[in-house]
Amino acid sequence: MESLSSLVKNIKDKDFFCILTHNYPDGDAVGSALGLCRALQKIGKRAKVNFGCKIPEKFEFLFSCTTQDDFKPQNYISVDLADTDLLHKSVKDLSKCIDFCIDHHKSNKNYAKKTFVDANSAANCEIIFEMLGELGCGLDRELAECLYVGIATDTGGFMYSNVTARTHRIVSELLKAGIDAGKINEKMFIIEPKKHFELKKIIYNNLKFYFDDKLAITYITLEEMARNGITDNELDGIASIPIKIEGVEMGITVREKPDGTCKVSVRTRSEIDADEFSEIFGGGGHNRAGGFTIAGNASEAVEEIKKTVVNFARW
Ligand SMILES: [Mn+2]
Repeated sequence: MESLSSLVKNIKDKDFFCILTHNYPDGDAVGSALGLCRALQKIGKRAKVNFGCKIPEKFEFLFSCTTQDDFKPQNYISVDLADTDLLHKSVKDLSKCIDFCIDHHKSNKNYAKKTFVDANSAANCEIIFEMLGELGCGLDRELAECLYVGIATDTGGFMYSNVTARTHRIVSELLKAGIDAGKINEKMFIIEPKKHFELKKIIYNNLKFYFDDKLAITYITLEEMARNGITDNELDGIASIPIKIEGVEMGITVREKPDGTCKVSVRTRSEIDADEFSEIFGGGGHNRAGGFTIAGNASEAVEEIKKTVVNFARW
């Protein structure tokens, strides 16, 4: 792995950059990509971002911080991208072309020619901030907005345990650059589209408890999605809902897919290993979060999961 300063030196020697990030871009992906793009443009480089897809509407205001530029890229930089499998399908053919990778995932697959990973960074945007000095790029309000969005969202509004003293030190600099953090936080964490409320109504309504309320399962059917105009990539936040309930040790969400299978997300507390449980169904994950795909419709999936949980958790 490269040091950050040698990676930045290499970048400074080059020009005509295209920045890539993961599919279903979150705040850190968007903030890192557009923030780095602005920084490169500010030091006189030609740079653009190719998300390969539309980004969530709440991040769209960040686009105005970069100048739209059209050119044939000579260098590809990936940000917040642990694995090229996570690229959007429309940019997947660039998998082998990535020259520089800047990431904060421990699981980074080292697919780029030069890579810098700092898994202690709460957000990839912290690393982009650390690059600015070496790049010779000053901080301005627009750039600070990009980085703030990434840091605020990847730390769940500064609530997760990944927040460090350095996180706050960086954010202090971003505030000094004149950002309106309150307004950004409102956009990120408080205001929700009406459709999202409809989605939550379904998820809450379908939620049931089993085994002395230790298991909470909910689901959404294709019919419910179609009726409310909800698309698959709008379902990302729902996996964390059942496990928030006091006393629940395993929270499961099931969403029907058009191919006759269901996508299942598992969240756990206490002794239950979400990764091990998901492996029974051919999936995987971490201690507290896992997922898998299962054949059948939502109610068939729920029944199958309930049967397996009894043996697994020994309740
Ligand atoms: Mn991230």
